Order: sequence, then structure tokens, then C-alpha cells
Amino acid sequence: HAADAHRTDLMTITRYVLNEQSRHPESRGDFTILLNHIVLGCKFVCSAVNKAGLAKLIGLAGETNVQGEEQKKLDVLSNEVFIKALISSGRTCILVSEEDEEATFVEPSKRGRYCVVFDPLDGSSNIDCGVSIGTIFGIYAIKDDHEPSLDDVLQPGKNMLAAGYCMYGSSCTFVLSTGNGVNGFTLDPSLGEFILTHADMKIPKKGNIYSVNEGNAKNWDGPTARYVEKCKFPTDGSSSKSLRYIGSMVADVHRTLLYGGIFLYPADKKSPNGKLRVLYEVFPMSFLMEQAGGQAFTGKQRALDLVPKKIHERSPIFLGSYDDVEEIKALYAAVPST
Ligand code: P6P
Repeated sequence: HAADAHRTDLMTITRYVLNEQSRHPESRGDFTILLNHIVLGCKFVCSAVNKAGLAKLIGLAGETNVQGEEQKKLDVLSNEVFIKALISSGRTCILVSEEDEEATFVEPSKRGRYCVVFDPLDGSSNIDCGVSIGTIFGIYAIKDDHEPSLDDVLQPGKNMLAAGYCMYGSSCTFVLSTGNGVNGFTLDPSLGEFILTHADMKIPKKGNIYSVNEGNAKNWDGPTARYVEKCKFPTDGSSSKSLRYIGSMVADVHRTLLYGGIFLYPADKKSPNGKLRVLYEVFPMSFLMEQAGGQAFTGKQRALDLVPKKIHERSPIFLGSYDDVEEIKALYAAVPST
């Protein structure tokens, strides 16, 4: 009975990461310890986000709750939790967070070999209406044992050792790649453990969903406008695609990974580099897409080849099913790059 075996053979994220570690005999377990601290942070945020629904208890920053306590905004709280968890892991050296203008350089006594870039609570503007939000992260190794500098995090996404997200929705789902495919884990609150529920995730080669904020259509460049037009009015006799746009990157990417299709946050006249941040939105999601058999493109190049110059740099991004991204790459290739 495979189902029974599945039920009794609980593959937790901790066991999965340890199995991965055993593939690297030289490993001292540092990476496993780091990932376990990220998982711990996600469990905390999951619990805090679920409580956020109790409107009276969770005010916005600067307001006080029913106990008259100063309330922290959830994204501020989440950021503090991740910063503290990552530093206390003793395996990190530089941290870049969407919430902090400057990078955090860990003090020498607590320093390790990894740099973590993360958005502690992406899409947090959606909390009050109950839309799924998430934590997104990527992990680099420092370049070598010299004094750490921003160069250790301004690396192309293809150098990431791992990337993932944790989506806080109707269930809490942790999707992770350590460079050997993509696996999804669902939090079992009664066990407090993430259990493997989506083994070896592969994105469909082609999908029939496009995901973009059509409200920006008047500012799109030619290739994006032509691609979206093709989605709505196909000229090859195929049926038009469905539009699904949640406005929370983790939710839109998770749906794309499971159902196929393409997610677009293009450049536009107002924001020539688009809106999404390279280090902790574009790179981790592009890493996952490639590991799941899809691809990610910036309008000019493979997203993971981009070399960021600033830690909060933005980039346009087109990611998802391999064939769908190929189509938009062809439209951009037909236009001399400006
Ligand atoms: P827009 C949320 O604020 C976010 O950073 C991503 O999670 C999401 O994909 C994007 O912005 C939505 O942006 O301009 O469509 O509201």
C-alpha cells in the first residue's frame, strides 16, 4: 500500500536536507544548520501571519493593540525574526533584506561562509485582505576567506547554492531547491514539521495562463505588448490563454510552477527596470524555475546570468514554462536591444 507507506514514511524537510548533505561527504553540515534556521524563521512567520487575521490584535506599526502594546508591522517583525535566526545560526556572513537599506555584516565571532538574500514578507500589502504572501530567499557562498564585502552578494543568480520560498496561504508551503531539482513541503501544524508533499516538481513545458498586471499595459514596450496581444488574440488558431494575476509574487509563481504558464513583470516607461528586485525576488524564483525545467528571461538575457551592481537593483522578469518564455524571447530578439 503505497499510500500507507507514504503516511508512515514521513519525509520531513529536515530529513530531506540531511539526505542532500550526505551527497556531499566533505560537508560539515553548515548548510543544513543554515537551512534549518531559515525553516524555523518561516514557522514563526507562518504562525504570526495566521494570527494577523485577528484584526483587533494586529495594528499597523505605530498603532497599539487591545493590550495597548506597540504593534510591529508583520513585515518588520518577520525581518527581525529572520535576521536574528540567521545570525544565531553562526553560518552567515552577509545578509541582504528587502526591509533594510544596507546589508548586515555579521560580527566576526558569529560569522559563517554563507550570504543570505531574502524578502521576509513579500506581498505584505495583501495581508489585510487575506491574499497569500510569502518569504523568498537565496543563498550564496562567500567568494573566499577574505574580509567580506558586498562583492560576496553581488553575484549572478547562477552562483546561488539554494533558493526557495515559503507561502503563507490556506496552508504553509515551503518550496526549495538546493541545485538538485525542486521539492515542496507542507507544514503539518500538529507536528510542527514541513512534510514532503510535492516531490521533484516539474513545471509543464507549456501552459495556458499568463500572469501580468494589465493595468500597466499603456506603458509596456513593443515585445511585451505583442506577446500579451498574442495571449488574448492568438493568430495560430489556438485558444486564448487565461489571465490569472494575484499581485503577490510568491502566490503567482507557485501557481505558475504547479499549473504552468508565464509570469511577467516587464519594464515599462515609468520603471525601465520593472519593479521586482534582482537579489531576493528575481534570482530565487528564476533559480527554482530553471531547476523545475522552466526558464527565466529579463528581456535582454537569461535572468540568472545578470550581475547585479546594487543590492536592491530591479529587473524586468519573464519566467515560467519553457515554451512560453521561448515565445517572448523570440519577440525581444526580433527587436534590436535599445
Ligand atoms: P503590482 C508585491 O507588492 C510585489 O512586490 C510582488 O509580490 C508582486 O508580484 C508585485 O509587487 C505586484 O506589483 O505593481 O502589480 O501591484
